[in-house]
Amino acid sequence: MKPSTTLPTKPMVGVVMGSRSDWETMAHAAETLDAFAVPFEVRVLSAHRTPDALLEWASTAEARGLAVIIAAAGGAAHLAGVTAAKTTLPVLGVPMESAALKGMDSLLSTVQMPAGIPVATFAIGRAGATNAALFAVAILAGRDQRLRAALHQYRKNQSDKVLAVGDPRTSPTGSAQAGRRNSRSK
Ligand code: RP5
Repeated sequence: MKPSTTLPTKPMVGVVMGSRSDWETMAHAAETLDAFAVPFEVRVLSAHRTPDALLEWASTAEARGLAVIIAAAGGAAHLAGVTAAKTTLPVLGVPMESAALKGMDSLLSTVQMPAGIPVATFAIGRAGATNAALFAVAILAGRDQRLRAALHQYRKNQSDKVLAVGDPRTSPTGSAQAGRRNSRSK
């Protein structure tokens, strides 16, 4: 009998953000999870504007089968912390770049959690969104050989792209984010 190559379809990661205005940044997290064929759910919920709905979503996340949560918010960013207060799943916080303080407010309010309720906090903005997704994949890869292989391939693609630049005066422009290409393992 042929071994099953079916990819998982039930959401393993929950991506939550405080506002629709965060989506442009968080689309990079979604794109990264998609590149690894990790199923995820996405919600807009706010610690301040929809507190009851957030508590319900966070407290039922584990029962829905989620293994990791990525929570993104800006300004007085309490979303990741409140989510972490209602679940023991790992919560990865992504501070959004705010207009007033360039995300320093989001960063500090996400990272400065009291002892006992951890939030793993990433860089402000797009880099944080991408890295939170990669970190979620790394967590899942601990028990998933397909994802372990895909992560190794992602890193190799990224290194190859950087090394292929050679002399930047004579090579085409582009970012080093090539790792997401071909990152699905066979
Ligand atoms: C936070 O307030 C959201 O996460 C967003 O980053 C910020 C601004 O929200 P909007 O006023 O754009 O909805 O709750």
